[in-house]
Amino acid sequence: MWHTNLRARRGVGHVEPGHEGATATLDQMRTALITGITGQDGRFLADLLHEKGYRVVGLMKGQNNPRAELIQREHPFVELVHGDLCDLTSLVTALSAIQPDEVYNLGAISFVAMSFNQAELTANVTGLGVLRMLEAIRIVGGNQNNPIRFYQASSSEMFGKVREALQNEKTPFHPRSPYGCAKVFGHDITVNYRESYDMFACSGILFNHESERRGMEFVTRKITNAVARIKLGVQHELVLGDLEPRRDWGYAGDYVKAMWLMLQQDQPDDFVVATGETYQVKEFVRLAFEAVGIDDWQRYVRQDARFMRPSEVDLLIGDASKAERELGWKREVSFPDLVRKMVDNDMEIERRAIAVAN
Ligand code: GDR
Repeated sequence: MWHTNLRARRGVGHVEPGHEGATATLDQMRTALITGITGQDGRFLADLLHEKGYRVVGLMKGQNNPRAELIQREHPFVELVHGDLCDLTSLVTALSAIQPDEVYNLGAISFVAMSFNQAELTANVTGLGVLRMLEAIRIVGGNQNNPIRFYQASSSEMFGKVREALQNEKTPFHPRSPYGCAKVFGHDITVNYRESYDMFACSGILFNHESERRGMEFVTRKITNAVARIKLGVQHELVLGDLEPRRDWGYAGDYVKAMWLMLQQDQPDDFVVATGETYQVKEFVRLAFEAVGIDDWQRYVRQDARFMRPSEVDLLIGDASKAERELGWKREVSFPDLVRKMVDNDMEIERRAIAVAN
């Protein structure tokens, strides 16, 4: 039995798929804590929860974190609290002070390529960080009827060397990177705490999701930014690694809705969130160049071993039918629209940068 105390007191009940607006009538504000607030998903989720009337608190690590300024400028409603996924005491202190209804654990070393070079750090933050947050929730929320609902950002990277053509919640894991291994631990420990302590803990197995806010280290943004700069004549080539891998790419703004929906159900569960379509990296490249009217993209692209990984995930394609059926979730942005949105955004940014420089 979940959410008897705090949530019942606050009038939080089941939200029917498609009736998300019902939360606006709550008489008392719900509080959400987001780890990874400065990342792409943290920012989309903060906006979504703010629209729904939540008090949004972001966990911020480090002293004088330069990304705090971005959050304060672009999401001024977010309260920041200090804490680090590598420091259990700091998590307990933050949770005790905030008393959140919902915790979204999006914080991680999230760049797969980097995880090969900093495997131990990745295991600590991306893997053990989940355990620390679950322990903190148990310490603060109690062993029974814990009122704090928990969302774990699991990843399609857990499927790695895929065991079946279309990956769903039952597909066995075979991670191909220290990042993937750490995410498997995070996923399994979330399920374990749900089963051991009756915690309302959900794991969202999200396939790749991108946006205008994507970091430049990820392949989609690296491509769209380079395409814009090549089109405007300030860059001459795009240097990439393997162009063959296939990914199931969706829009991050659509995917954070699924995170929220998972925590509004009667029972905690795990869900795959994906588009059900897969494209090779080179197809993303082609579409991005086409979006600015360049058809002979091969002229501008060079491959370099620096961007190859010791082991690769060759094919990802997710089956989100459970999320569609039980959460009422569906993606809204198509793959071509995603590419165009990202290219248009980078054209705008780069045009402005050139204007300022001149
Ligand atoms: P991924 O995303 O590893 O799938 O993880 P990324 O965009 O980094 O790579 C996608 C694919 O593109 C290939 N690739 C390159 N990748 C990068 N970053 N840079 C390059 O120059 C390059 N050239 C080719 C990669 O080898 C790979 O096959 C993302 C992250 O957001 C994870 O945190 C998340 O869990 C998963 O998606 C779902």
